Amino acid sequence: MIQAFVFDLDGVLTDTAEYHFLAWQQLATQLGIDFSREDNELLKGVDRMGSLELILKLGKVQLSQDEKLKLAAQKNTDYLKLVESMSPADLFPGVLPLFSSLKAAGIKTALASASKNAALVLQKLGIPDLFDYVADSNFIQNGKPDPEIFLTCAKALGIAPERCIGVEDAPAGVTAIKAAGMYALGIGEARALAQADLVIPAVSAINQPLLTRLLTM
Ligand code: B16
Ligand code: MG
Repeated sequence: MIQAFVFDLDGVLTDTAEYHFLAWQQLATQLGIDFSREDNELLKGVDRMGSLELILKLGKVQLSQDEKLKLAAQKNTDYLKLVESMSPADLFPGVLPLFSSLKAAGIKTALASASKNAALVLQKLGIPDLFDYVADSNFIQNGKPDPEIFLTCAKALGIAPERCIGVEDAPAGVTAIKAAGMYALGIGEARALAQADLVIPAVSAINQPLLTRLLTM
């Protein structure tokens, strides 16, 4: 029986995935690198420096570590400008009802976000206290697709990974969930998340019949 849900943040609970894309695209344009939405799929769930490396590789651009750190900081400043305007209205539909249902069913919840800005985004959304555990990506050694952040959440909740459902919008995140030994619920397009056990278009698609099915697996 399932005992916990472990959620990704960007692209699952709110649309910050779009803000990450806009900020990376701005940086890529500045560097003269073509960067499409399709390219951006590879960056989702990948940490800041890892994402920058992928963009530089795409444009065959080589830079010193110092320059990379400056560019990553610049991207983060642009991203934070977009986050500044966020409010509880930016929480995706269906998130609060889902958490009410999970709480009522005695299911634990955790947040497994690769973002170093996750605490700020939770605050903007008005949900800093919604989770039983929030992983701090500053203490995660290996980013997604490594399973470390999902395993850290399961351990903190005291629940075996096989009894957890991981919820992710990113291919790297789904890989991490499967490597952790959890059930992977993908959010988005089935084509992009082929490794997931089930793909639904949005959290709002988790209605009562689907939740009952997931909890009794
Ligand atoms: P930051 P998630 C991830 O968050 C994003 O999907 C990814 O695009 C971003 O590069 C990463 O966080 C790091 O974010 O620059 O804010 O530390 O999807 O794991 O919630
Ligand atoms: Mg995500």
